[in-house]
Amino acid sequence: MVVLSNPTLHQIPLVKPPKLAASSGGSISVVDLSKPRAAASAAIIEACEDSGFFKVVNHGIPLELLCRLEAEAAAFFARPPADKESALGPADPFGYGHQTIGRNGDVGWVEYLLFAVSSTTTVPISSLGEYLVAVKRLAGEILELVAEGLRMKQRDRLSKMVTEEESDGIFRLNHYPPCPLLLEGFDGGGLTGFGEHTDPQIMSVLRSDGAAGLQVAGKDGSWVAVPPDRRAFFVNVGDAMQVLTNGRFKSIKHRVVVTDTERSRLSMIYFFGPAEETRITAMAEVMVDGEERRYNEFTWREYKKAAYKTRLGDDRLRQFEK
Ligand code: GA4
Repeated sequence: MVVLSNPTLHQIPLVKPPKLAASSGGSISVVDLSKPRAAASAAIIEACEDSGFFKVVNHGIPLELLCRLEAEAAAFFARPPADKESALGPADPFGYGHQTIGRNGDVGWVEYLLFAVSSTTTVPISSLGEYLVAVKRLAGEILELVAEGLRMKQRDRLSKMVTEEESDGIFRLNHYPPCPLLLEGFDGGGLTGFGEHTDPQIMSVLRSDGAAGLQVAGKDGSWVAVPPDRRAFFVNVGDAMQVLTNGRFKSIKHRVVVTDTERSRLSMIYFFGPAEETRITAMAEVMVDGEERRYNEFTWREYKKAAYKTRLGDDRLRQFEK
């Protein structure tokens, strides 16, 4: 692994990602929510089982709202560094962070705002409330389609987990500044913006501006570049959902690579976690006769606690495997 030291920005070493085998993105599943329910539901199930990642189009959330939030976020990140930190405090884990991720030494070419959805009142971005309501509704809809596809008796069981008052939603705004350093000796590989990881939650819903950078793990161990689409949302299965489906749905590894010397990238991700006391274990509906549970049961509180002790790229589910 090559480590680049960056003399201009706090001497923080940045990890150079392994060489890209990033292919076009032709293999990204697309779910069209304007299609009949059965078709949309089947497409979601197939994508969750196949890769754990899909793009959602015709979701009904106006582009105007997405662009408004994006513009506000860009204005926030354009503020002087001291201003940004004092607006929310340094990330621990919530607040304003730059170049360090989590508490265990991970670094990336990124600055961000991270906060619990239940306490957004202090966040200085006015379109946020409207955006969070809209995306939460979308997540609920997607999870109802999942329940239908899995033929679950209680159709709102999954959606309720992430929409009820006590659910543990987290929101993250990531800004990847352009990296002029890449001009020197740049070999096309780029810098790690956000290192490879899976998300601990049930599901994550991402929206980004038109800048490239997101990559998802392909089946053969290669990375697949996700072509940006400002109108769409990208959904990924998280660790908790992998456990709820006894491994049928895949919690997909993803990362962001910065290759641009001039253009920045802005993304916003809503992580849908359940209430802290929710017990996470394989649901009866997904089990076939005689199938064993692959993971020991845990509460969301326990899983979060364990996750915060790990490094970003760790396999966090391994310690719960039977
Ligand atoms: C990955 C998904 C979300 O961004 C996040 C991240 C969290 C953080 O940045 O504080 C973690 C990471 C994420 C998993 C392992 C721990 C915790 C950084 C880290 C090294 C907000 C989350 O919920 O888990």
